[in-house]
Amino acid sequence: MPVCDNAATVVSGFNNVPPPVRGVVRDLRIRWALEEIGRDYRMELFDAMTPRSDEYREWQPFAQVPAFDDGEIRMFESGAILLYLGEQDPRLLPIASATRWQAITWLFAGMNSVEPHVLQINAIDIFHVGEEWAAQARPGAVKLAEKKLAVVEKALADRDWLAGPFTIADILMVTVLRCLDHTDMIAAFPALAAYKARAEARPAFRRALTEQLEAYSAPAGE
Ligand SMILES: N[C@@H](CCC(=O)N[C@@H](CS)C(=O)NCC(=O)O)C(=O)O
Repeated sequence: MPVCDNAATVVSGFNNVPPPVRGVVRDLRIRWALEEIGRDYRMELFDAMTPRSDEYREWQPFAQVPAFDDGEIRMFESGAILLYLGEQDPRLLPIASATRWQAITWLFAGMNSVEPHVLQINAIDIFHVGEEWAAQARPGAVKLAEKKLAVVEKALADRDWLAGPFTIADILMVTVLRCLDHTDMIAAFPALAAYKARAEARPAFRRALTEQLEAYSAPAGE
């Protein structure tokens, strides 16, 4: 079980978040990658509602999670941390140049081309729910997000994973797609839905998700 109290690798996360965002907080990406390679890690958990300390801001200047420290490198930004871990293990990022760059390309596509649109829908549905501007903006935001989802759907027509083998690009993309779980948007894209289900069935993902949800000490609804 890679979560281990005296592990040298430390990841930051939250010990409580509101129910709508449980299972999508980005430390999941790093937990999942570490579970895939069987690397021990421990979590440094913060209360999401309490301002982070100046000391934490030295680790993660935006005061967000995740941040990462393996005793060699202290870093932040989930995509960068995934790349760092990928560089250390070909199960996350293959060595062969063409596949490696395909994976890096899709990692950036997940972060830059898909995630902003998914986050817009999250903002509308979760953080600004009930606000007039949000209701007005929603149809346009859905349309734009669907355009991006259609591209990923097409890419997955003839392969199980974005770069061929499973890579950090899939960890990134699937954790982005999970932010739409409160909608029926993914169901309209059969290859995407199958891809997401395939990824979420991986034992490493199940372990990472279980660990993340168990860290949220307060019962849902509080
Ligand atoms: N681009 C950053 C985004 C990090 C981020 O948005 N973290 C959220 C949780 S998923 C957070 O810490 N939110 C609380 C806050 O902003 O105070 C990454 O990918 O690591």
